[in-house]
Amino acid sequence: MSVTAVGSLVAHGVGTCPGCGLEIAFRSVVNALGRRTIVVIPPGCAAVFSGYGRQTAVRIPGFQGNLGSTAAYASGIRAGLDAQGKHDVTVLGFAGDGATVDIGWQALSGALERGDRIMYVCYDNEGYMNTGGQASGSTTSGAVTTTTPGGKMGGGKDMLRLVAAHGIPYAATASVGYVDDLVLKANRARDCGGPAYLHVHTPCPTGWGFGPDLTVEMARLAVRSLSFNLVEVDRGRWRLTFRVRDRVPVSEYICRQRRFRHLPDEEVERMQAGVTAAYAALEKMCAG
Ligand SMILES: Cc1ncc(C[n+]2csc(CCOP(=O)(O)OP(=O)(O)O)c2C)c(N)n1
Ligand code: SF4
Repeated sequence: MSVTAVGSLVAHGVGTCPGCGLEIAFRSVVNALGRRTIVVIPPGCAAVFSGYGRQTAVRIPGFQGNLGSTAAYASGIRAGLDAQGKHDVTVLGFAGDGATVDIGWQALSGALERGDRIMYVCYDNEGYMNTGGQASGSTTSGAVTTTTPGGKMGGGKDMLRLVAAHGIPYAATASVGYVDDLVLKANRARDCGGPAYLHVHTPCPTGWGFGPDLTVEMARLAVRSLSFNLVEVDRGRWRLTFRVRDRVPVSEYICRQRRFRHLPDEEVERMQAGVTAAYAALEKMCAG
């Protein structure tokens, strides 16, 4: 499926930066879900899709809420639709990592705990990019951001594990480097019958410091270097949806990004050891 096909539910010419990974994610997910969808978007780079005033870039209903309440708005819409017997409408929250991993976590956890049948997509550009590139709870350790000028200390939150711990029917990670896999997972999330969560890795040329022609390559390098893993949790069963056979060293992924340029060799070695061990643990977990 082309993400720019005629008949797309998303207009051409929106104001994201050239090469924006989030734009690929948004087009892919909304077009996969189809017209019977209502979208809630918080402030952040994706706000260019919800639009300004009476303008919007999408052919489905939706609105821009506040930064911390995407899941709560979605739950309210779901309840209203269900009360009207409109069970075939998908309610989609589409929020950045800052709006999800940090400030929106409370609302998201509550919705998942209640079992509200909403679909929530976190696009992960690893920072608060719309406001100048501050670090979030999803920023990779060591990355330079405007709030971590010496490199971020500590690792990021494991959102898939946190979300899956709520016992929801479907949760998965995906990447704009593998759009077919992303679309498949969006369809599974829509049809799972309960709350669903997708965590989509969306490289950000502006914030990470790489050329806008390299977005898909960067997304694939993240997966091939084991820095971002493609996994789904379907009714409690963990499965690696992409087994990496042509591994590349982490250095090959990070050396192309300005945000990691300062890292000494021993720090890169530590990162390598970290991702290798995490992948081995994941493989074990997915083996049952
Ligand atoms: C409570 C609150 N604090 C701060 C802001 C300012 N603000 C608007 S967008 C944004 C960044 C959101 O980051 P993220 O959710 O990661 O999305 P991205 O900008 O990366 O697309 C911030 C901090 C706000 N709108 N509301
Ligand atoms: S700052 Fe990054 S995420 Fe935001 S629009 Fe630009 S490229 Fe996309």
